[in-house]
Amino acid sequence: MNKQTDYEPLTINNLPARLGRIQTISRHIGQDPSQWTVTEVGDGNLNLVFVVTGGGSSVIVKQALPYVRLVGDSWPLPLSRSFFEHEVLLRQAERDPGSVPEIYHFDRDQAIIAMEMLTPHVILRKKLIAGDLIDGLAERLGRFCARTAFRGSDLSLKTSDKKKDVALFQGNAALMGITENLIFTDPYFDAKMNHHTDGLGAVVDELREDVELKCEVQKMLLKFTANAETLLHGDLHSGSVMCTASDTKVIDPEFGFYGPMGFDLGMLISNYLMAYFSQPGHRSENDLKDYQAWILLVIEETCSVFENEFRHLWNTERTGILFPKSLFEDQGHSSKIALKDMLAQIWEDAVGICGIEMHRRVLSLAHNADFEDIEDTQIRASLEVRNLMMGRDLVLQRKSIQSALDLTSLAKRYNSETYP
Ligand code: SR1
Ligand code: MG
Repeated sequence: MNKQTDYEPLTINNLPARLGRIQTISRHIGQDPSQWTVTEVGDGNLNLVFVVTGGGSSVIVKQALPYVRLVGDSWPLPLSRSFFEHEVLLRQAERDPGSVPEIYHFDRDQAIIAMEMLTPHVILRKKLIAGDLIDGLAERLGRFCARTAFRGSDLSLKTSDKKKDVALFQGNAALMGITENLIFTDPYFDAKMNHHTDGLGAVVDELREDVELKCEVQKMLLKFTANAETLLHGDLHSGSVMCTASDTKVIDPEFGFYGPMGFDLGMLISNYLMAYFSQPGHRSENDLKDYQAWILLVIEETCSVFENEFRHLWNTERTGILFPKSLFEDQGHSSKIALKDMLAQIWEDAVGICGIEMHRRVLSLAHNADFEDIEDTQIRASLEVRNLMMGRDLVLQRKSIQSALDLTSLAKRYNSETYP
């Protein structure tokens, strides 16, 4: 897709000369690139990320590398992910205005996106580890998940537009492939790049011997590959969210794909649960209980905002081919049961995805700082076990865990379990 031959990675030295003439960038940081300062700040798994500062302002410049940064050039990865990230950002900005950073410049061949520097925002995961409270977090992300799920689906879009978009995003196959392997498959066998904390061996063996669990996870993978319900962020963990004490933005949708409407919500809840279970490794008894209670409240509120917003959109914006008003309200028939069933299906999928994400972050290649930053491996393992065991329940019991309260009650139960 990209002319990879012209591609050249940016460096802190060549960046000013290469981007200095782009007005949509220099408008923010000054016309003289020799006065810019450039710092490479990327600490994610895939890309280069630079902060470029001039005249007291900064922009973010993100460039895809032709390989997985975490692993190196032995694992090539197409630059086209930058194109898909840009396409998703455009749609998210339209579907939930204000939820994502503003884009200043996009260069498809060089796989570069220059965008608004979110400041003084900090990655949500870091805030959760530090024990910070964020006003409006649940409201913002619950709405984001509902609006993007609904407005990217056949409930809302013109069906020819949606079909065209589904076809376009099939091009993001390499990134979907990462999710198919690292999330849905590798945790459940001894895959090459897997690693886990010492002391988890017996639990890991138990999970990998659980054929029912593997079957249920594969059913969820079938949904991932086959249910092109809506355009998803595709990687909505707490490292893909940036916050201040009162503002929240979503970043990094390069894993964007068409899939089940509950996918983003499930991954988000999962990352809150991992933050919850890991808290005893980060703070003393004094404020532990209060902070854990706050995280569970964020989960409950996110789900309630999601449901209310989805319900509102169902009643006010149902313009697509699915459950059309012409078939229900215009005939004097209520669509309430259809909505209830759809919300139940989204929730069931979200619960299943949530459990699987809880497994992969402890067993597969890419782990979370929430657990990894706990240096004492005995403490870390004892907290990871709770997370793994609850994850299994979520996958197997996803039909009977019917509400966010059911889920947070289960989390409280696992949080008080001690495993040998
Ligand atoms: C090789 S990429 C590993 C993980 O990093 C990304 O953020 C995604 O979560 C992916 O699964
Ligand atoms: Mg990312």
